[in-house]
Amino acid sequence: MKIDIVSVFPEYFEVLNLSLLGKAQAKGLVTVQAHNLRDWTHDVHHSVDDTPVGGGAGMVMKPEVWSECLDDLLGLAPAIIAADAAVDDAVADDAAVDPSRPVLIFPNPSAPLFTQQDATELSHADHLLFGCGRYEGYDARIPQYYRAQGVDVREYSIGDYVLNGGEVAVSVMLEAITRLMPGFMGNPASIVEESYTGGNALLEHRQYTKPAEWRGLRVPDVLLSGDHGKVDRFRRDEALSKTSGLRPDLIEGLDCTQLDKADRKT
Ligand code: 6GU
Repeated sequence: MKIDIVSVFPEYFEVLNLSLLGKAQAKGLVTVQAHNLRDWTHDVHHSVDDTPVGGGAGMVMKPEVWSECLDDLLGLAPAIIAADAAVDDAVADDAAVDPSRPVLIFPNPSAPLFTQQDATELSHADHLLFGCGRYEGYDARIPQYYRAQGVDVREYSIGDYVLNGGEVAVSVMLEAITRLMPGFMGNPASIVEESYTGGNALLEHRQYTKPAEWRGLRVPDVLLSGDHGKVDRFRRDEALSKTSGLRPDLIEGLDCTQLDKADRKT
């Protein structure tokens, strides 16, 4: 997988050379390149933003600088959208990724939430390009234009809070996506059993390790019983009650065919 990131703070992404993503790069599983958006400016001030049309506070990122950058990274020639052309304003969804098409992703606090399902889909792409906005955001015509050029453009928020820019959101999405790539994790089973996966979006049960008693606190007896059926049942019940307490929205979204008779009693 090839990953390009465009930002006015490309140094922010130096941390990606550390830890598991660093190892994946060394193994040749992925290449990550962070680019400085200001490299595509032509003025002495290297300006990337301007005041919002229609008024208001803050600054908006200019389409001309982004388009020169994105055309270069996507290998596209500049085009003019016909006056009568229908422009697609769709925001990110969880549509299937066609690995032969690059996916252009813009973090945006006003977009749909990025989910595990999105991460799974995007882990199948060959080329991901992230565009980090700063200030009050980016000109709305940028995603419109690249959709019209046949690029798979997606916009995502990582949660209901405001960050200063897209860099942190891109780091979050990248980690969620790349760890799902075949060969990335040392133990692939650790991906299968965790929360939000496998059409079974429950919060995970609690975990314990040895010793069985520590500072007066005991591991639940059933986990020490050696009875795998009972252990599975205990964990499943805990996952269900924890999820209904903390995240009833996930229970609402559960596929009923995933529930067994004992679940219904929980
Ligand atoms: Cl994707 N960007 C910014 N600036 N703030 C956010 C976000 C994204 N997701 C949540 N807050």
